[in-house]
Amino acid sequence: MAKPIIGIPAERRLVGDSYRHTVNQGEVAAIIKAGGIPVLIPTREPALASHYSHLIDGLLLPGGPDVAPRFFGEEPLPEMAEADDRLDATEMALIKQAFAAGKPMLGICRGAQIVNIALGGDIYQDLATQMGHPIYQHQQKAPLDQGSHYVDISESSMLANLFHGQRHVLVNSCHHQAVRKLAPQLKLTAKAGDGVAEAVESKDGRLILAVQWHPELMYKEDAAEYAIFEDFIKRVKEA
Ligand SMILES: [Mn+2]
Repeated sequence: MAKPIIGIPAERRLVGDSYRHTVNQGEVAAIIKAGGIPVLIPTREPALASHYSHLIDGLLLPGGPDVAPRFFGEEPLPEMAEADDRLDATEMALIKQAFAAGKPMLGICRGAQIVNIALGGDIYQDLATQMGHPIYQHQQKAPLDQGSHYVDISESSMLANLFHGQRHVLVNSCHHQAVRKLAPQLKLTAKAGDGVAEAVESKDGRLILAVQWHPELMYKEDAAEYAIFEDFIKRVKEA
């Protein structure tokens, strides 16, 4: 495989008075730098997901709005923020198809949550009200290209390899939701000191790496954060 095709589901955003299909520049730039070809996947017609699945070699699940709780069998709490169930349904279909086809995935922030939901897990709709104890500031007020809280990385994980055995790592944080019940195919490989899930990986050690933080905003300064993208492209090429 020369340069693998990496699908990135697009968020619908109102820009001025028209709706636009958007992906984040940070992810696009990181994928290109790591040797992949990013392609934007529109998310208005979930039934078309299978057509896009055939076109891609790997799937990047980016940050974005909250996931609609009906996808994990709950009603919305007052603390829920914006959600878009066409984005959710499209991404869930893409994830299931990529999983079935053995196409590697990289999840970022919301991406870590929706990959877990798509494979049968669930999330906290709102950490501050649902964790049952005080938590860190996970919606950091510091600039997002700077780390703000530490995560503890599990031994024998993809992340531990990428961080060269460094097990206590400073990351950025921009979320009020996080993984709760793990999907059966996933394991938790990083968490913050307050117990919030910060990374999940597939048990096969190859197909899925998903982090709750934003490496696409840190990779220029931090070699280990860039290694997350390099490793993703390598996993895709070897799949
Ligand atoms: Mn966090």
